[in-house]
Amino acid sequence: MSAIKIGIAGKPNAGKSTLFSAITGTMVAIGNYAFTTTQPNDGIGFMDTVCPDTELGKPCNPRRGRCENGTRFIPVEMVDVPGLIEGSSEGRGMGNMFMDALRDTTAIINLLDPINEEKQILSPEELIHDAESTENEIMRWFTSRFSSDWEKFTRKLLQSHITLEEALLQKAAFFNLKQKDIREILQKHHFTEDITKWNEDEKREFSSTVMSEIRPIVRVLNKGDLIENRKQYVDKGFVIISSDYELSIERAFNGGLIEGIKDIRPREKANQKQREAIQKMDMDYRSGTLSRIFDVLTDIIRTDLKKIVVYPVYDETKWCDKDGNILPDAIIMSQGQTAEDLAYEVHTDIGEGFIRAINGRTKMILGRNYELKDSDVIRIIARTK
Ligand SMILES: Nc1nc2c(ncn2[C@@H]2O[C@H](COP(=O)(O)OP(=O)(O)OP(=O)(O)O)[C@@H](O)[C@H]2O)c(=O)[nH]1
Ligand SMILES: [Mg+2]
Repeated sequence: MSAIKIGIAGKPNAGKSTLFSAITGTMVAIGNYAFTTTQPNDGIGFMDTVCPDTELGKPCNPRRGRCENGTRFIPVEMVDVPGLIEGSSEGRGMGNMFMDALRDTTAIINLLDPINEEKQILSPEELIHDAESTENEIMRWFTSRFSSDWEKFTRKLLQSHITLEEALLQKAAFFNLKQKDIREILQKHHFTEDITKWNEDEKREFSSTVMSEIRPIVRVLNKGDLIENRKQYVDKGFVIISSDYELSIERAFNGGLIEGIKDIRPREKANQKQREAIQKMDMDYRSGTLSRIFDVLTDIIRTDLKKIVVYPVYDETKWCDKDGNILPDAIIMSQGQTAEDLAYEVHTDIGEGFIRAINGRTKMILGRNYELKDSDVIRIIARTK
């Protein structure tokens, strides 16, 4: 299980499955018509980061994901959902059944299509309108799921006298909310302590707080290859990608036509036509108005979700495990988490037996409350049973 699951949502035909396919390297149905996708697709994508193996001068041996010349690709779960339209949350289109595929996501990409049904390019204002309509559907679905069976739930509660935190933990179990998420919300916002007295407004308020603070929805504008004046959109705050380019890059990489997923220089093997196509993409990326999807995913994970990457090792001098594998694990943790949290992440037994940790760079001894820093290489010493 990865610590991160990112959903790709948006209107029909926005290019969600194309993006999913490019990120995960799996073939799924892509079509130039609405509702091509009829079932959610699950897969594994990657965030990237500078691998500490660059400091060692020796390549690492990732157990999961891979490393490309010092760029480490760390697995994250992805889910591609059927297109959302106005009324989806009440069952229109592909209906709300498929929205349930978003229930345990850590963040949701709202993929925007700059082209409307009449093949016209939308203005930034029109795109914002589109983005809001999808987000409203997601919010309505969330609220209605959260509010469902409310009577039954509150009736049960009347006999049990539990705290608001415990009640919310139960009620929001469907959304995989953690105790710390709920605690964070309750610390920042006021909600009526007795949940059985919550009205519709308060349920909506709770849902929207979860969506904005725990499960962010991030807008990403697709089909950047078709937009001539990208700068106009970037200036309005849009992040622009091209799923079409990403899919071509993925395929060119697998076919050995380019140096790397990040380094899209053509290799010898590419013919003249392929070379030109690759150079055209490279130039578009160099314009500074088109983003690579890995950078977007990484930014969502680091900035929106406030995550860091740490590397537990068995040997703090060679940065390897018992079998000599260098930096075998890259673990995504939350900012503010500690050495002890990392121990639990590695294994419950290691967490329970935690004695101390050692910083692989400074060789300093770290206590259980040491706050992890991004890119830390850490050895954990624990009592074994
Ligand atoms: N030019 C261009 N076309 C794209 C891009 N991304 C997707 N497309 C095209 O847009 C159409 C829809 O792509 P899909 O990936 O099936 O879209 P979707 O959002 O999954 O659609 P539904 O499953 O129906 O909701 C296809 O014809 C794609 O080739 C892009 O970045 N640029
Ligand atoms: Mg699709």
